[in-house]
Amino acid sequence: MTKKLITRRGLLTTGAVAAVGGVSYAAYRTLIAPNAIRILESAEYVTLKAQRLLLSGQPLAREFSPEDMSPTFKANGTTDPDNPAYNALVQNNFNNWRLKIDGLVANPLNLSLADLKRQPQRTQITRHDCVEGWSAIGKWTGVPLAHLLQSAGIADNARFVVFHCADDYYPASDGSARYYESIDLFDAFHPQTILAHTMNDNALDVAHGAPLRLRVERQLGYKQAKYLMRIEVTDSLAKLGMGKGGFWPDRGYEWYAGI
Ligand SMILES: Nc1nc2c(c(=O)[nH]1)N[C@H]1C(S)=C(S)[C@@H](COP(=O)(O)O)O[C@H]1N2
Ligand SMILES: [Mo]
Repeated sequence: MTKKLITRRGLLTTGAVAAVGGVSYAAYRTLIAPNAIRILESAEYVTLKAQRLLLSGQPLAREFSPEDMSPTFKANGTTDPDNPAYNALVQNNFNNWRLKIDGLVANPLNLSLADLKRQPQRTQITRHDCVEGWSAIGKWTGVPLAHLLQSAGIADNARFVVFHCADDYYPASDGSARYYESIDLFDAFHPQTILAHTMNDNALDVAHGAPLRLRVERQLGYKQAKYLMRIEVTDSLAKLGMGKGGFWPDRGYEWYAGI
């Protein structure tokens, strides 16, 4: 593929962009185009480039019907953060939990679960694919991330959205073990990118990421950050963790984990 194909105009006229729900075309264009282009032009993101081209013809991840739902949905990675701060939240049934949205935003947000449930909601039945070789189909309900980012008002120089979690999994060479992940603005504004508080019609349980987790349906399991505490809008991933943009990317996996 030559760079010529990925013109700004080309990107803006893809089905994916047109399909972004709830975000006005003008707003989307202002927020996304320069950043997406910058990422696409970097040699580091060849896979991303390929994925973006594919996405243009097939913007949504496949959605399934209730009959397709897996009878059991494996829990993987951390299944209980089990640290004092998180345990205190569990004890109080997450009434003291707040989601912070900050960084390069005009209005930082501090939202309770009740606040999140008052926002627009989306439900989707999708397949989760883990690199360890298992998949499961589950039903997720939550707030489209695009809606929250619009409320927060992201800055012109924003490029990534970072998800800070409550759990330590295992240390990298610098000793950091905290789970985190990040996505670009294109995925952040994708209509199937939601912050889910409900799984298979029940409140998300601890094993699957209570009280809130990310669903970013065009990417692999390890991008689906559980135990969300804080969402940070940023222009660079360099200063986080080992600088690769996520717990597993810091340990050698791809940052862009497209399916
Ligand atoms: N905070 C956090 N999020 C996480 C993980 C984790 O260990 N901690 N594991 C990831 C991996 S590898 C997968 S496959 C999924 C598992 O989600 P599940 O437990 O709901 O199946 O969560 C992802 N998100
Ligand atoms: Mo995974």
